[in-house]
This record gives sequence, C-alpha cells and structure tokens, in this order.
Amino acid sequence: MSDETNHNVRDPTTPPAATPAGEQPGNPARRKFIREAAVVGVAGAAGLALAACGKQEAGKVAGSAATSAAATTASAAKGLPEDYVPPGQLDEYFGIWSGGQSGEIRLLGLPSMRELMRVPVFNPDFTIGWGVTNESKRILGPNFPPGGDCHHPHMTQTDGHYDGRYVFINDKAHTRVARIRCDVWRCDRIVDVPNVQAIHGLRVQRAPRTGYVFANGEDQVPSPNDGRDLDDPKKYQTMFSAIDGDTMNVAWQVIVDGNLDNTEADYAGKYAASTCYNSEGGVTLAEMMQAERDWVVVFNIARIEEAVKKGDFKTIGSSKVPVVDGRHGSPLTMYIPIPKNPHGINASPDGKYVVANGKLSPTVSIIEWAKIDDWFDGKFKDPRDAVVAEPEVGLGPLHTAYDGRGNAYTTLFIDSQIVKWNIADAIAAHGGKKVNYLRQKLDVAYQPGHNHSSMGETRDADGKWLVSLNKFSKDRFLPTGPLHPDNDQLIDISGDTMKLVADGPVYAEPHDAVLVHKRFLMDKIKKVWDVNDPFFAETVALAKSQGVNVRSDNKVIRQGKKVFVYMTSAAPVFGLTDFKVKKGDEVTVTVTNIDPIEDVTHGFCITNYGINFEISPGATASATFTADKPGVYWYYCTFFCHALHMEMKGRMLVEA
Ligand code: CUK
Ligand code: CUA
Ligand code: CA
Repeated sequence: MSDETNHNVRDPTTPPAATPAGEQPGNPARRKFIREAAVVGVAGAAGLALAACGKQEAGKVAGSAATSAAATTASAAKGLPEDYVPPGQLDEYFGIWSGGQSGEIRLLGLPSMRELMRVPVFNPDFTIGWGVTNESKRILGPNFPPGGDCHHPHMTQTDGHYDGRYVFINDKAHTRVARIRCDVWRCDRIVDVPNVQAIHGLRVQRAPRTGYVFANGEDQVPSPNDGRDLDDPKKYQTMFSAIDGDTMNVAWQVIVDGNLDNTEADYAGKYAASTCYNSEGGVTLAEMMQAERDWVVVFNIARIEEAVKKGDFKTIGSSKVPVVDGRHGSPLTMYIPIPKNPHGINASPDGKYVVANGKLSPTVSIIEWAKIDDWFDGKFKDPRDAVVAEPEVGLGPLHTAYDGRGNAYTTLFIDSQIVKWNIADAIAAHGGKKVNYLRQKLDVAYQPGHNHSSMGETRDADGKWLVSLNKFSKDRFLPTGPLHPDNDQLIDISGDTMKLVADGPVYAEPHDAVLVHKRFLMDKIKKVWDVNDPFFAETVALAKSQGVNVRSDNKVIRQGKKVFVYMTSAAPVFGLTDFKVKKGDEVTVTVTNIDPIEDVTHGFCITNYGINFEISPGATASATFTADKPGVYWYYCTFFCHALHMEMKGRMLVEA
C-alpha cells in the first residue's frame, strides 16, 4: 500500500502509542513458532527480526521451530499452544468463513484453524463439479455469472440460538443471496434480488426464528434501472430487502434515503438496523464524506408487514416484490444520526444494545433497542436520544464482537488493533461518571476488518475465542508474489487480557466469519447422501420417467438426438465399461454412487470433454454436453477410492 493513498495507515513495524490498560504486546510473538519453552527466547527474538526484514534469521528459526513442533507433537499437552489440537482429535468449533472474491464458503475447525472443506456457491468448482453438473446448474440458474463476492455468512437462529438449518451469504458482485444447507454443506438455492444493485450487508432474523434474511442494497441506481436518469443521481435510490429464508423469495423491499452498508437484527424479532455511510447521496468519494453524521436506519418489521398487507406498496418493472416507502419521515423507519460514514453494526448478545462502528469517526455509537421501541411509540422525538453512549475507541472502528461478559471487541482498521472495552462502563462514562471503559488494545497484523467471537452473535456468546480477519499480512508469511494472503488471527479472550494465539494465512478475502460450537451441528451433518435427497431428486425423477432405477440400472437410452447414459459407480468399477454416441448428440451422463460406505467418493471425468464432477456415497450426479468431437474418449474416476482406482474407467465412443 502506498503512502500517497493511505497516509493514515501506520507503518506496522512501528509500535503503536501506549494503551490505556493491560500490557502492550508490541510486535506479537508468533505463537505457532513457539512450541516449547526451550525455544521461546530464540523464536521471540528472531520473530522480531523477521518483522524487521531479517529474512535469513527468519528462515533459521522456522527450521528449528518445525523440528521442535515435530518433537512435541506426540508429547503431553503441557506447554503447547492453546490452539493445539492433537492428531485425531476434533476441534471444538466450526468456523464458517466467507470465501470473499472466490465466491465460496469455507469450513474451518477452531481453535486449530484447519481448513476442513470448501463449499462452492457462486463460483465454478471442478472438484465438486459446481457449474458442471445439471444439479448445480439448476441452482445457479441459466445465466450463471461466473463468480461472486461474498462477505457475510450467517446461520439460521431460533430465539437467538443457532439452529443448524442453513447458512446464508451475499453476493455483492451479482446482487444475489444464497442458501447453504448445513446437513450436507451444499448450496441449495440462490435468489436474484431485484430493484437494487450490490447486496452487501446480510443478517438473519434471530427470533422467533429465521425467518427473514435481511439484505442491504448498497449502491443507489435509477429505478427502474433501464437507461433512464443515467446521470441524475438525485433520482437514484436503493432498498432494504427481506428474503423469506424458507422459500427464498424476496418478501418485501423498503426504499431508503442514502445507501446501506451493513445490517443487523435485534434479539426480539422486531427490528433490523442498517448503517448508511452516504446520507449525502453522493456519487464521488468527496461527496460521500461531506456530512459529519450519517445514519443507522431502523426497520420496523411489524409496520412494514402491515403496510404490505394493506396494499400500501408499489411494484417496479417486471418484479412482483412489494416495495414500500421507508424514506426519511416514513412511519416504517427510524433514521438515527451517527458519526461518520459508519460501517459495521453488531447487536450485543444480552439483547439490549446495537453498536454502530464509526469508521471515519474514532467512536462507536451504542443504541438501546428499548429506546427504539419508545421512539416508535412516540415517547420521544429526537432519534439521537436512542444513542446511550458514543465512546471513543481508536482510529477506524469497523466491527464489534462480544464475549457475553459485558465486554466488546472492536476492530480498528487504521490503528491495526483490536480494542477491548466495557459496555456498561462506556454508558456510565457517557452519563458523566469518571470511569475508564477501555480495557486493552491488542496489535493485530494488519488492518483488521471484521472480527468474530465464539458464539458471539447469539445468546450463547461464550467469550473463549476471537478471530481478527486482517486484510494485510505483509511480512507475516513466506512471500507468495505481489498478491499476499490475508491473515486471520486467533485471539484468546477467555481471560482478562486478550492473547494472540496464532496466525492464519487465508486466500482472499474472508470479510466475515462466524464461530459455531460443534454441539449445534454434529448431529445435523450427514455422512452419506440420502438416496431421496432433494438435491438430485429431479435427476432421479427424470430417470424414473424413462423406466430407469439409477441405483441398479446401467443403460443407454436414445431419444432422437438426445442420449441418456445411466451408470452406477462402486469401487473400483463404473456400471458401464463403454457407451456409444454419435457426433452432434446431446449426451446426458448420470452416475450414481452405490457404495454405501462413508468417505468412498468417486469422481467422473471425460477426458478432453470438460466434464468432471464428484459423486459422494449415495449421490446421483449428471452432466449434459454435446458430443462434438468424434473418437475414443476415456472416462475415469477422479477421486482416489480404491487400490484399483486407476483402473476405474471406461470409454465413450463418439461415431463420426
Ligand atoms: S465488510 Cu463487506 S466491505 Cu467490513 Cu462486512 Cu469488508
Ligand atoms: Cu472411484 Cu476412484
Ligand atoms: Ca457520509
């Protein structure tokens, strides 16, 4: 990053200013390198040398640390890092990571930070055949735009507790929202959100259950966006959308003033609240930074539903989604002025407060949900009075997490720190009491965006772990060319002071993640596919209509120029050793894995034909293509499934 464009960003090798409470860790030790007491001194010193570009020193230390790690792996837990999970043992938490620009979701285990699985969502993926199989294409839709830009993964809740049904995530790049099933960890629905552009903030309704999935349209556009009002920004607008998480239909939309960034829901199921950084309605950076205050916009769900029920809405263009007017002055919304270009917004797990993070202001604004009740009930007039404290926390506050013990942890992008502060003390200080609400500032490496605490967005916030999702890694890892990995750092927050435990390099850019205790998921996750699973039910039904039982039949059916090839897979053989088609045929190959054994996955690849997909135990998968090249084309199994895996193959014979 150049100094011209980011003059506010402190050189990360320079220690930050002294902090008000707790010990200042300075350049945090690389806990991963410190595997036993004997090397602590050496590794610590060389760790600092690495930060100061001592490349050779760093190489030496990495070597000795690796040796020491191997030596201690089998030893007792004493002296091992807190994130150490011995071989064969399971992690305590699932980390559900946004895959950012990759368009996928990633599953991690915590505290080890081991990556467990990638779940393609908006992106083509040739491991699973996402974007190749007919089953995935039905979900991706006919216009499958390659890729997505994922920011905010959130799991369904019931009464403020995770319920392990679905995870939802936004695609800012193509204005979509996807749903991922938690039982098989596969995307099963994607909805295009009409009338808006760029879905950014996404959260789920917490009570009584999800319910609605709330999604912010970020950028303002003409309405309808069909070529009119091209350069007349005064006529641009955006909307807040509520998607029915059960049907994946857009239930309603609310026109707002300004734009919308992140969003959050309360714990009572009554409100959603979004930050707006562009109350100015500007189209340039300078214009968007003019006002000293922007807004938190609160949406009154009951009133919006009432308006829709009464028919007090319009529709736009070809969309049938009811659109209500929630602009400034509407009884459906509340505009709370807060400083300045706010970004993240996070509800505290006690259900009482929601905190908006100031970004260009060194403050966070604490808003009390009960005061929002009072304002909508007409008990006071000035929406500012819902702000019960506005503590100064540091430079560039972006997102806040909670430990369930009354403390909040806010990322400071510009300061490259996490600041721990106490909510009750901040409110007391706002009321004039002499009390220091700041608890500690911890350096992170570097420039954090979101952070997330274990169970911290639910009533079950347990205050054990915090991850800081840092946008820059600079000198922390072996070089990978001009594109660096992000650095997701693990922090122990179980004690009075935060302790940095591990660095986690990740492929760009997991804006956000949630940490879900495994007790909410273990009994919900399937080990083999149900043969009647809806994911491939349409494929199985098509076969049935042709008189084919996919679990036992191996046959080729010709219908004019269309050829349907059905085969089973059971290690180490496909049900057909060859099949014959004619050049120009439209060929659909359907493969069913009849191995009932956990973890025996097969793949099906037709060489030089662009067909490759995975079939896990119990699954049926299919792909359709045109046999446009005559000749012999071997198909083979791509997942190592058996000692005779290499022999698991057959021939597609394409007649000229
Ligand atoms: S985020 Cu989407 S710009 Cu701070 Cu929730 Cu990174
Ligand atoms: Cu089946 Cu390899
Ligand atoms: Ca602004």
